[in-house]
Amino acid sequence: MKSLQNLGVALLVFFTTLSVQAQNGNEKTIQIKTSAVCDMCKKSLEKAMAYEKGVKSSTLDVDSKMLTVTFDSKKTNEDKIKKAVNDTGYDADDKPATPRAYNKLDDCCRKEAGAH
Ligand SMILES: [Cu+2]
Repeated sequence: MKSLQNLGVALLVFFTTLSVQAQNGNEKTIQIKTSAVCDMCKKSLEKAMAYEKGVKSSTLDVDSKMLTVTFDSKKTNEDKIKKAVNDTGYDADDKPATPRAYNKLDDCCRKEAGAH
């Protein structure tokens, strides 16, 4: 019981620290609607984001196709991140995927294949 309480306190401190950090400095979090359709898309996009300069973290929710990206606004910006999404082969909000990148995607990852 005691250790569970300690864990609870530790988690609380951890999340409080996280939210303080998010408000501070140059960190910004945005959400981008993508054309991702499956778990492979998720992997590709999160990997591409991991290599993108200035990006701190990213999560793609496959069901809603929303990509949440936290980045350092001094090192990059929303346009660059959307461009990186396009260059991975996916739409980013109103910006269409780069055709060359899109054509390289596996069949299951093309938006038509998802039949949504
Ligand atoms: Cu896919």
